[in-house]
Amino acid sequence: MLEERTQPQAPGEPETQTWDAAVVGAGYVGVPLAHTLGSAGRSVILIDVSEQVVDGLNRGESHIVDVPSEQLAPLVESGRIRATTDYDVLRNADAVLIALPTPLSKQREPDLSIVIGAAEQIAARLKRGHLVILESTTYPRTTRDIIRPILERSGLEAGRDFSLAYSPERVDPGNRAWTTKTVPKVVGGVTPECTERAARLYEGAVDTVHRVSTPEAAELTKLLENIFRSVNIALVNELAQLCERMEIDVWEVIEAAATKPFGFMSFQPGPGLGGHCIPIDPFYLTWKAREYDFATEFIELAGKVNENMPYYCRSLVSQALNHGRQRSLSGSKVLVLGVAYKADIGDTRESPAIKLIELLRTAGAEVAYHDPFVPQLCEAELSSVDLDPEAHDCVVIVTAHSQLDYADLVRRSHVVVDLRNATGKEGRANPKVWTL
Ligand code: SAJ
Repeated sequence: MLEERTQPQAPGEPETQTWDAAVVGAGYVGVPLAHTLGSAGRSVILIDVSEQVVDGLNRGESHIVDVPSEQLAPLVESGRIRATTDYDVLRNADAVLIALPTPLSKQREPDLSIVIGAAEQIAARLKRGHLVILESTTYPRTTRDIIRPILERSGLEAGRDFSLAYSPERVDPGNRAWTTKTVPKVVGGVTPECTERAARLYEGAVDTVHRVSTPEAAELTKLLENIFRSVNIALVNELAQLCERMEIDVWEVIEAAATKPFGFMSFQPGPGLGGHCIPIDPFYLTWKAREYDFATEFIELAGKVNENMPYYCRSLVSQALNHGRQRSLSGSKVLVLGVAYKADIGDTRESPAIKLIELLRTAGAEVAYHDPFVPQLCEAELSSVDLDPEAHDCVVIVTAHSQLDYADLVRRSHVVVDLRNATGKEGRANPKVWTL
């Protein structure tokens, strides 16, 4: 039976301190996780490659919007939370939670290199009684077939000498309603005892823990959640294109369908999928499914529809300029409004705005953007300009940040292409406004 400490460890001297948990990766998952565990009385050491991140955290300064510094600082001052770049602290930790990126390679295939690197560092310091939990989004059997063999290079056996489980991160950056503490935590271990051990680590810190029978079930749970979004967004994106031909207002239809109190969940058409989850997660499952001679056609079709949206929107802008301004795209001045991947945040990862700007430029347009959350857009080598619709032939609303006055924008613009229904019913009735 693996011995474990059930009571939180009192903070001691850093060099001799033992830790209830080590969290590998001080990012948008790791810092909220450390804060949640620390707030429940656990002692937590964050491990990150960046000296700058580590030093900031040890000063009680948070670089993660979901954990303000004023919430982090008291836990750092009390010694409950600390940060380091040194993996050797794992020798003094009871549990190790991996919260690192799992991106796609240039060939759009899963890239586990960061997680594998961490597993190798952990294996070198693995000890009897350790609990290791992978939280990074990945395809089924990663924990069992990739992480476990690496850890077992230590000579220790998962389930016998140490515990191993998977528990998907469900962090939605900026979401005040649902936090690491309040979102139910799914947990699946390589043995029932591993599941129990991992569940007990989270219990008391996270409000709800949901046990599943295997790591694979937990891994696929996260992918299902995000593929569900990708597929349903693709559905309304396809409908938006059909509605344009049928001269039906897709926004009116979705709004009406959303009045159904059961059996329907509303999604909105848009210029494509951005973010670090939804555009990426489906490819993790598609890639793994091929190993089982299974083509996830439905998932791949959704990906195709979503990836085509920037191209469809480029055509919409061309139409709007042609009919609304008697100009072609080439030589026109286009202002893109909002480049973050979703409203009211500054994250531009995989943002469809980047692709749309590239397509508009290729068509010969002179493109500028305005986004109060994004001062610089490195991918397009642009900086945000003042909001001056009058100085442009067309304004394209790509991300609808809630703080902007869209009625005023329509008044001041020659032509508006609204890809987010930001101008609402009035905008859709305005001859100056083209909508998805
Ligand atoms: N999008 C649409 N139409 C929609 C919803 C989203 O075009 O109806 C676009 C967004 O503009 C964005 C992309 O899809 O470019 C992704 O949007 P998202 O709302 O899914 O936001 P994300 O990427 O931050 O997704 C995260 C996910 N959280 C985790 O993976 C832990 C997802 O599971 C959450 O459901 C989502 O936040 C959320 O609900 O906000």
